[in-house]
Amino acid sequence: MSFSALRADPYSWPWNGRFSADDTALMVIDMQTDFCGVGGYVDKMGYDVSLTRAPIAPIGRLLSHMRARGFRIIHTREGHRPDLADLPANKRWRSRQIGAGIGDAGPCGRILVRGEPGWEIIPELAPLPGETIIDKPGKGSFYATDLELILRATSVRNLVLTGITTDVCVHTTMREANDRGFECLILADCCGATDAGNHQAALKMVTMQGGVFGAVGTSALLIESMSQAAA
Ligand code: C5J
Repeated sequence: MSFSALRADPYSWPWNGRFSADDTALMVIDMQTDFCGVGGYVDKMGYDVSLTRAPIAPIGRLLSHMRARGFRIIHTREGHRPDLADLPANKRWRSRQIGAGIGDAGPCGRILVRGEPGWEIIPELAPLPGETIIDKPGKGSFYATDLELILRATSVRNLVLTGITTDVCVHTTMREANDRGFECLILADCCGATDAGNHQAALKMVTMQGGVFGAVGTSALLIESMSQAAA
């Protein structure tokens, strides 16, 4: 079954009019305790985790709809090897400067280290068996991962982007995907940043130049489009 384009900003998405579970994947980016839980990396830096927790419920609803229709679901986790061999020295230095040293011990285990409690995806949005999980050492989901190989091998052309943070890992992934020719939709209510102004600014950037990185929508618009086809 295919679905008709939704009224996204600044164009109806996707550009070529229709999308389906065969050519579209939902990406849920870095919904880890370190980015939205008490005692995690973002909390240790002193930011308000209510901003990064805001998309949890909308993403949960969207997951139910897209899982039921057979869409590919791709979760990502930012994190480093326990020996920190993949942690650039300047990333470690910068995180220590702000009081949340990556690799250092924190209330949720070693910060942003693979296998630690803080690195885990939050239980509310836990991947189901069979869903794809991409472990990435950086902000973008394509850098130093097999994401592109998986998308090409499964004929995915469209990406629906959700997760945290809007201005960092979600935006970097959207830019990487757009440069590779993937058609991207970012959902405003399913993302969150450590600063409300940065969230809005990141969404606005997408809409410039006729949708320079893709389009901005909401989970309600996407669910409406999928529900109309079912009716
Ligand atoms: C950051 C992310 N902010 N997931 N990572 O370092 O946005």
